[in-house]
Amino acid sequence: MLELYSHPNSTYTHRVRIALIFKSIDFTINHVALDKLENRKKPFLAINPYAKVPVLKDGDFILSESSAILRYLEEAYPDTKKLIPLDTKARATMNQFANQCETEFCFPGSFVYFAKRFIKEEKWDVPRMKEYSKKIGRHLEIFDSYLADKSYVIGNEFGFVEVMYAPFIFNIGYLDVEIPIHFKAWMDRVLSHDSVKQVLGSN
Ligand SMILES: N[C@@H](CCC(=O)N[C@@H](CS)C(=O)NCC(=O)O)C(=O)O
Repeated sequence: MLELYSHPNSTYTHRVRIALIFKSIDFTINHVALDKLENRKKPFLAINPYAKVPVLKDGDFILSESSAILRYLEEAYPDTKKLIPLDTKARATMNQFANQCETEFCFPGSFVYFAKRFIKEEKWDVPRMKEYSKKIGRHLEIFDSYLADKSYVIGNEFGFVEVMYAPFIFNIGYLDVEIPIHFKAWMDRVLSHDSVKQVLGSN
């Protein structure tokens, strides 16, 4: 049985849990107590020297990085529901959106979210938070025009890009951004998807 090193509040781990549920792949959770810095201790560092969850263990194969894990699941479990298109150009476009998800949304978004949730206001790096909010606003505008005539990012089906975004759009209320209309409609579709609700609804 697959083992997932996980923490209940970890957005990156949520991606993997959504994919596993979407694909109906059984797995067990190995809880890593990030709050007690268990991830910085030797036994976990032997599994991931970067001290981060998620980590997937499939037999003696160990893999970290949520997007790498999603791609592995797609290839290693080919008889499950697909998240990644077979067509070369569709897959290339998917990879473009997946990379932009990380650089234009998740990274700046996590900085603002983390500050607002866990750091006292007097210690906020306000200029940086403003710069990042502006960056996210620009991203949402570009993404919004792409979504104007689409229900989902690739092939009008829930897939890899939606899984990448889901845990992060769940927390979008923490960001100082206007949410454009097509993005909002897409976001609502993603958050009401059964596999997403099963993971994010339970936290
Ligand atoms: N790029 C990694 C990011 C993973 C990550 O940042 N995980 C956070 C939890 S959401 C973590 O383990 N943080 C613990 C730490 O940095 O000490 C991925 O996609 O899996």
